[in-house]
Amino acid sequence: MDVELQINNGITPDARFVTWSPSPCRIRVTNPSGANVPTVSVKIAGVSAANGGAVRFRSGTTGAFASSLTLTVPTNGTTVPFFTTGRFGRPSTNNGDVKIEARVGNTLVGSAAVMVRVRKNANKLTNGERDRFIAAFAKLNNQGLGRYSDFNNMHKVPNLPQAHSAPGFLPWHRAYLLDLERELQAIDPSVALHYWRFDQAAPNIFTRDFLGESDANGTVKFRNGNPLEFWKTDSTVGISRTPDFPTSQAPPNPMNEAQTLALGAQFRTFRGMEGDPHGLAHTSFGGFIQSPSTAAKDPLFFLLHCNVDRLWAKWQRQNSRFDPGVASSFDERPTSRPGHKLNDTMWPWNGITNATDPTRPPTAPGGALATSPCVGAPGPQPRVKDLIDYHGVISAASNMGFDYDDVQI
Ligand SMILES: [Cu+2]
Repeated sequence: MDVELQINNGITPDARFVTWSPSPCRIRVTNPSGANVPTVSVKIAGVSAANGGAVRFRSGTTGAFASSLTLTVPTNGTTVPFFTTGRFGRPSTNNGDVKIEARVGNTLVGSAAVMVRVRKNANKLTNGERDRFIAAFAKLNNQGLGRYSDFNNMHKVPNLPQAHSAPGFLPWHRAYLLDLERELQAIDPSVALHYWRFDQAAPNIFTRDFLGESDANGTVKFRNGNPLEFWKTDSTVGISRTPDFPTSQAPPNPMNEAQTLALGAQFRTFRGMEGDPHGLAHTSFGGFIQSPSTAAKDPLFFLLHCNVDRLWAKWQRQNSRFDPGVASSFDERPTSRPGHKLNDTMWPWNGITNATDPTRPPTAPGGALATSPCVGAPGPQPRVKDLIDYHGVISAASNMGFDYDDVQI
């Protein structure tokens, strides 16, 4: 007898990624030979490699998760639903490093290798995670000829008002990061967008093996063979980045995480973090990352912004701010410019340019937001409100398929 395990209700390997959210799964008998009964009792459990991820299961949409689950499965091929989740604190380090096994009695009847894939503190990655991460960035950029150029172009004058100094700052950048992360995952599905905690020392990030070490002129130096060694987004090779702090320490100016989370329980006040710590993290450097129009030329930008998004996620968890229908989850104002109200679609994913709407920019680089083989949200042309319930707390269908290693919902 054989069974098929469908992770995220899919049968292809690219759907076998889970986070701390419940992933909808199915099991069905594909080969009933030897089973002379209408149903069989199948036990599923996760088997982890050393340092591998760990998963848990439950049969329905509510209730506790357990390390194993016994399901009654018809032998006629009808699917039976269940849910899989990553065990908080036990993310994967490699693709497929946890195996879900299905057994009837002691007999293995099916299995699926999955990854508990979450965004991690970039300072604490394994060398393998680090190397895959920068290799995917280098490929996406392809010396300025790849899809990365769209992300660079999105974050330039005259497009910046679509994303900054207004209530949509956090939702817009969440979509932007997710779009980029999905493009990285199309290159290497084992990669997630890891974050730079700019309120902690991160000496492992500013090395020649990772995002580079700045010399006295602010030129970033890499070890020979680092995939970022010849990084360029336009005609000039190299990254300009001058930290105004010793990179063995945290930058002194941005407020720390506790202070950020204490900005208040209303999004209206919390979004002040666009200035401090977000803005002060940017201006802790000279060079590309200091100015909005050039910041996205430096890959460090995405790690900085990932921490900005993580702080929002932590704040959302702390204050239960996942419901876009609740006023305190967002700062809705009738006077906000287009793209900054809950029901507005966001540029550039909406494809709208000033040819049809004078409030939008002349171009819309990159097209629709990248889709995921694992989840449906936030959709190809998301509205501001579609970026709030990222974990699927209010509605499971809102789950965007990303999580942070230290944000438990
Ligand atoms: Cu920005």
